[in-house]
Amino acid sequence: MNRFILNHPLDMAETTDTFAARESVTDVLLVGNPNTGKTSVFNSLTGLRQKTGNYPGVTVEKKSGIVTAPDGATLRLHDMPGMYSLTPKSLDDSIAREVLIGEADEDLDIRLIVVVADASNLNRNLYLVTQLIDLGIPVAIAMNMMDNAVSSGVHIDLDALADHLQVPIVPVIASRQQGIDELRQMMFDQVNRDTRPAGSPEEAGPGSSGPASSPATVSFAERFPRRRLLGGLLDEALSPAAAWFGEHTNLNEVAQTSEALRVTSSDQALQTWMDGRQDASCKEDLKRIVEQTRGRLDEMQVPWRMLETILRYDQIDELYSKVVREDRSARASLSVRLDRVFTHRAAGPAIVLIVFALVFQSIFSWAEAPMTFIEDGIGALGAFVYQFLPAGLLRNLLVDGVIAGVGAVLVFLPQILFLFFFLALLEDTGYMARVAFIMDRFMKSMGLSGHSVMPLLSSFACAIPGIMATRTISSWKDRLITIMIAPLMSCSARLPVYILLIGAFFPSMTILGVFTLQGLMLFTMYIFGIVVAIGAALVFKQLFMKDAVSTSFVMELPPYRLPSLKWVLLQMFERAKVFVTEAGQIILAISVVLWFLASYPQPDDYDSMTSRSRIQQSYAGQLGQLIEPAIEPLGFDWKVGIGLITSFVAREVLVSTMATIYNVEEADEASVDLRSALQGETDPETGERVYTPLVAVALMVFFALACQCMATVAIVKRETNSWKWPIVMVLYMTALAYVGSFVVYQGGLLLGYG
Ligand SMILES: Nc1nc2c(ncn2[C@@H]2O[C@H](COP(=O)(O)OP(=O)(O)OP(=O)(O)O)[C@@H](O)[C@H]2O)c(=O)[nH]1
Ligand SMILES: [Mg+2]
Repeated sequence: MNRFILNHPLDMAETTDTFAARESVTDVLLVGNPNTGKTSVFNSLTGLRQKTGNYPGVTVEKKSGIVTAPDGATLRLHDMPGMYSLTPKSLDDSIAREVLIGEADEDLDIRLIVVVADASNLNRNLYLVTQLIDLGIPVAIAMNMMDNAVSSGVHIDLDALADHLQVPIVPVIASRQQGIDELRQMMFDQVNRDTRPAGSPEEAGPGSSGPASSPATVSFAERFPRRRLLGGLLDEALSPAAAWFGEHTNLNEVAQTSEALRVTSSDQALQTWMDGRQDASCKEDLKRIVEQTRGRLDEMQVPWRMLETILRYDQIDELYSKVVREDRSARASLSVRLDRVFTHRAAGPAIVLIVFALVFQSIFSWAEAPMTFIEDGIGALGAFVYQFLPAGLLRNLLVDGVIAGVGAVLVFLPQILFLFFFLALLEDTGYMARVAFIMDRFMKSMGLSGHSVMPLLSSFACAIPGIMATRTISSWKDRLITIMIAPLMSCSARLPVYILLIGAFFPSMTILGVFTLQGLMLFTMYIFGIVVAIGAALVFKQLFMKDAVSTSFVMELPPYRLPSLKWVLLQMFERAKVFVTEAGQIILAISVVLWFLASYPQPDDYDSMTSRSRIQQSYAGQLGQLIEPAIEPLGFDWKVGIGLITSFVAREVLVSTMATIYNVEEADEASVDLRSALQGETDPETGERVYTPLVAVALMVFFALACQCMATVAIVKRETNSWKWPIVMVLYMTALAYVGSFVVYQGGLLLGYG
């Protein structure tokens, strides 16, 4: 649903220009490991509302906002995707790396890096902290999740840590807004204290006190215990590589040495630097120098592979034992105990199925009352407008076009709210991350990794954020396959279609006490989408990407916690807002156009025509009849045909289209209840019912499989950077939809249903 995302990253350049025009903007970066609360801190400081969530990989692109001090001073804060280290594993963490290393297109004047660290997971968080300190840009730490640290028995001596690292540290509990004012104050203090001229080290000129000598950086060698052992030998070995960085990048001296260490230790880090260079000879230079360095280290009998990791963890372990006291209490193991059940090999998947079946069940039963309420409200509005306005074009347009069309979709708002509510609830408790973990095994069997699960799960709300979230997938081929199958996950735009058809054609029998036939039907449609997605993934793998190797998946499971009702409701309303705006725009526009197409032409004998023949000879009717031969084998008549055409813009438009058509046809005061209209539709010649449960299933199958969403097509174009993949997507999904409905309808007829 989050279609507004479409407007975001592309216009980043514009925003930058506007800012650049204003002189002396101070940039501060928020970085840190995934899921440490960076976006929570960002939102608290800027007052913005970027998405947060209880699993790693929520933020996948840079978001910027302004922080204002009490005295009116401002700085520009950038929220980054999470990263474990400076060596990027996927697109989202390379974004942060590029900005930090100064390789991004955008020219930022970074005065301070605020690392948001998870206090309950300090050891791992310190790895990135030490890397960032070695970049030579002033670093400060927002020690977040202090509440989790306390409840899991971790006591950190923050003063001692600040002293050792020589960086300021502020304790924070971002989710409760604690420590935010102190953090803001500290940020402004740091930025103001460092009054060096804006710009890169070259501008600072030789001999000046560049960032390298800023108080944040202690002598590089001093902080590495083993490095002290190696003494000057290591620096000497690294110096040719450091010199390369001095010549070819804007990095300062400290960062040059530290980058030299990084590329010497890791082929991936080396590759990233080489990929970033256009000039072939300079690339080759780097490679040759690094190979020589590795040779020297071999001679010194220093293992260069993972050298950086070894050195840093030496330092971190030493530091950790000095400043942290752990007292692992019962609370910490509650998550472990819960996970024994929830991630159990057999029980885990069964629980996932039951949980989701219950969710869809509740969507059906709980939404019934509010739905009737909205239905009545819209009916009353229609009747009111009908009485209030004089008979004529405007009245018909408003009542039969706008109110009927938009209203028909708004009726399903309660279901959509419930869906969003449950998804947010499952996410915030930490359970969604477990679902991803459990699904990992199924993913492996289809040749994908667990990285694809969270993007696919978010696609249940809407494919757009789901496709954006694939940026966390490190292998391009895995990512592409995930993008291609994401729209097969049943998004919320399909919900109105499913609910309408299931409600109209299936009785609400109770099954096994808690479930109803309708709830289970809905659940089945979701499962159906997943099953087809698995099949499609296997085929894509075979066709295009046989050689692709799947990368290993390590997902950090966040601790279980009681969900925050405030956050869950906020998520629900944010998403619902997008849905309603959508209804107000796309659906409104299409309803108006459609009303014209369904009401005209009006030939001379219009008044004497039956309502049915009027609509049949209308432009819309002609269009529907034009494609009727093609969709007849699927069990659809020309009215559904019109709906199929309009719903290629967005799926929910089917519902508003049908509503407008039936209202134009009836053209009387009461707005038509779409459900009864569909049930009662009979063939004028044979008198048989046009829509049977079989037709309903065939239609749902069509909607489960077809790519009816312009926004998805646009986002796939952007994320894959070519028209090839969106075209492949539309073609394969439409073909699947046609074949799927055909098989269901014709198969059903053969079996005697319908
Ligand atoms: N207990 C606790 N939870 C927090 C705190 N700060 C944030 N959270 C929660 O932690 C989760 C992750 O927060 P985010 O702000 O999305 O984290 P992030 O670092 O931006 O995550 P990515 O963008 O995925 O890297 C959310 O569910 C927050 O509500 C805190 O101080 N204490
Ligand atoms: Mg984030």
